[in-house]
Amino acid sequence: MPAAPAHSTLDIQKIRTQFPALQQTVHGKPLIYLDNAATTQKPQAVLDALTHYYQYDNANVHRGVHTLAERATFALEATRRSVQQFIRATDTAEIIFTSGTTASINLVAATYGQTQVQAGDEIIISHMEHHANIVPWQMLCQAKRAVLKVIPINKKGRLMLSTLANLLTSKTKIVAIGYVSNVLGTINPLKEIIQQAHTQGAIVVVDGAQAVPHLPIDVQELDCDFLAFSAHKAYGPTGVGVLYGKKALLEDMPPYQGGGEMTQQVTLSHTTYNDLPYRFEAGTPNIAGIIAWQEALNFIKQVGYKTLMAHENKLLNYAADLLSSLKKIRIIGTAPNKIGVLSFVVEGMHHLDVGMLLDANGIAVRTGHGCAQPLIDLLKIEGIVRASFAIYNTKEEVEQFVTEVTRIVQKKA
Ligand code: 7TS
Repeated sequence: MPAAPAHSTLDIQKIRTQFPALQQTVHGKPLIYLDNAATTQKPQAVLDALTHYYQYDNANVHRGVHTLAERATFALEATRRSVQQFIRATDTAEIIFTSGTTASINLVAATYGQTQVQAGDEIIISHMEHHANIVPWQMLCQAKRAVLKVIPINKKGRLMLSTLANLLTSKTKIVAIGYVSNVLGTINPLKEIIQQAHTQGAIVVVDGAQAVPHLPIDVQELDCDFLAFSAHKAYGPTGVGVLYGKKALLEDMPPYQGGGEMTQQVTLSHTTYNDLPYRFEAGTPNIAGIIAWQEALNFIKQVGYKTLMAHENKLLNYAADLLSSLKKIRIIGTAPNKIGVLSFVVEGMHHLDVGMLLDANGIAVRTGHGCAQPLIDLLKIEGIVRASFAIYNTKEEVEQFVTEVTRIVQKKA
């Protein structure tokens, strides 16, 4: 049996006390929450910030002179500054609040894509993308009669990067790539991809949904053109996310949705648009969610990415070692550079049955195609069972999870 990871400096129990949802039982068993790649649980500070806003500061933003409106606006703009610093963007004008990764990618496709992609142009994605980074590009290609090309992956679940040089042509306008796969856990060599794309004059849209919860991101160092991510996968509220875009690109983009807040002057015949980032933020945003996101960013900062990654990697390696020793278990995604995502299939068993048996023991995992159907089809499987780790998971939880999987497999045998 592999050695259990030691938590020498990290007090996980203390961290766990900050998460009320983790204190409950499910079907009479203590909850073991291993569905963090779908969404993480939220620390008390985030929940308190949501309540505080509604209890004391509830007002619309950017439009009132009264005290509550000013408090709400100030707190919302404070989060924008925090996000800017968090991903090392140069300017708050580059931080557009959206409802999440999906909305952010759709925004780029509908604006930049709409104006820059013409018939015969090419867009490159990879075979491991989440549907949110496939479908908007398919829709754009259909509308524009452009061509969607795909970077293939190998058996371990790594991109076959040597193909990129051939895929990229002078017609490539956009490379849309996930930093981290939600099914395989693979961390893609983003810098290399971005450099190659730029050499051919293509811009790069990064789906950062699964990266932000685990890896520090420096958009200047990466030199990505756009970055989309959600708050809820990194301890923040649902319904909030960001589109980062280079200012020069955003300045040239047509507006997305029309409505309040994105305008400068409206007459019945003509409208002039607001400055960045408000031009892309039509309507009342998720004010409470944005304000409370600040607390999730603080939480990550307090723990630190180094600690977070080290802990999650230990859990991943421990779980992978234990599970791979079981007959009938096949681990999906064995790239050397991974985040704490462990997908697997139980030979001869449907993933939904495995998921339900685990749930009966209080263990929450994801089952299904993980919104990455092209990848699941490529792997010639019906779906996966996925355990994904966060900072508050423990080695005891991993052991309990593996014990239950073992029981399920043995009952089946
Ligand atoms: N991109 C990736 C890589 C994702 O994993 C997800 C959500 C999204 C985009 C969409 O994010 P949203 O916040 O806009 O919904 N992934 C998952 C998952 O793996 N299980 O449930 C949702």
